[in-house]
Amino acid sequence: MARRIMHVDLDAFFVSVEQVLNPELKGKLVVVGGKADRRGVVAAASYEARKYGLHAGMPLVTASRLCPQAIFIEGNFTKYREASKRFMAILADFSPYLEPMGLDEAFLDVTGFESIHGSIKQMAAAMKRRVREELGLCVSVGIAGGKVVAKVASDQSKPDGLLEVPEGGDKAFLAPLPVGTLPGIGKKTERVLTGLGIRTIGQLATLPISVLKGHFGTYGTIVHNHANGIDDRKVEPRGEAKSISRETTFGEDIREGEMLTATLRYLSEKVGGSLRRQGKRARCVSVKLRYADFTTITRQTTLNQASDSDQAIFEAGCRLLKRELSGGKQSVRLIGIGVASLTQGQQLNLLDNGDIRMEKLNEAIDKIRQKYGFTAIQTGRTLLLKDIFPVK
Ligand code: DCP
Ligand code: CA
Repeated sequence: MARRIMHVDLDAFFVSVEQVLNPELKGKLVVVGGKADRRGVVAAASYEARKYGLHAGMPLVTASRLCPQAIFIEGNFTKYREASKRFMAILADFSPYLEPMGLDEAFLDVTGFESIHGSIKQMAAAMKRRVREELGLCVSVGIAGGKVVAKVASDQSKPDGLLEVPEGGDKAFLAPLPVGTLPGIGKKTERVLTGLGIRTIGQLATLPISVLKGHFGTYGTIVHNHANGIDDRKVEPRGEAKSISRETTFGEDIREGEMLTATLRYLSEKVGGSLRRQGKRARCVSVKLRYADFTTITRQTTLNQASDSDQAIFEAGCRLLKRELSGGKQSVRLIGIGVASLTQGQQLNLLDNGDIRMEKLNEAIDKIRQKYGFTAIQTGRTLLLKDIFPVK
């Protein structure tokens, strides 16, 4: 049976939560991230404010210059986390094959679920209705044969959208879209591709893998497959994770070993935290580096004893990093650390002191930022979120 994968993503998440809590904000120009005169960046902008060019990641000062009449709100991470929990609980009612991606996005494997709901599209419509009625939030849904196309479909359908790519139609759906709409193709990659005369995903799909490998290293094969609508990655429900990893892309390519080590420390604590929350221990630690030219390497090692400690993960990661960097390679654009060979550890430690760890993390980030500037670290988004809205 052909796979049916659904990607669901709440619209203007932080802003929408604020609007539910204060309906006067509905339909207005709203920015969450901080007061207009603050240092810092926009976390979320309402669709009305986006018409003025505002977007996530834009410095607040720029946003207030482009759109001085917008309402700027500090935001509150605790509220967003609460809304996220309730959102994920609704999704879990629709399919047990649920993989949350951050707070406001998830993939669901819904293969064969049409008989329960009439059709997959009707299932998505029912899901949208429940999220709206119970949480007051709008969610956009994409349905396709694999994760990457489902995500593009939900993006394209925003806001309040529902877009189903017909079975077998993934490649044709992507073909006319600009290359920048393919997840993983950032501004830099887009520029490289424009230089090659490639503007649409369809054109990208026709490039020989060897050409892409020449530009992007091993990542070239993934780009090629995704552009052709090929993506066999499974939807992985949380509890079944066989490995846990965290990675970070730097604002600028980094050479300083000290900066890489500090980031590795931060990521190790996140991985360690996840392990402990799941009551697991790991035997295997790996480090991933993507260099400025997109060559991506992973190196791994085995611990003498399965562990869930931040320190053990960090130390193993550090050894791998030192060995790799001793070759005096080029600068690094992404660093990640992961653990695998997981075993059920001791009982969940409910008194695990998350607050203290979080404080330590924030201190570490502050130190990096004091030394290298605020934008030195740009993780996916979790780091950014926690910086702006410290978890209590
Ligand atoms: N976020 C952030 N910093 C970023 C990007 C996002 O703090 N650079 C936060 C705020 C967003 C939330 O994460 O509300 C979800 O991110 P999305 O990229 O899904 O953006 P939105 O939900 O705001 O808008 P969209 O309707 O485009 O999904
Ligand atoms: Ca969203």
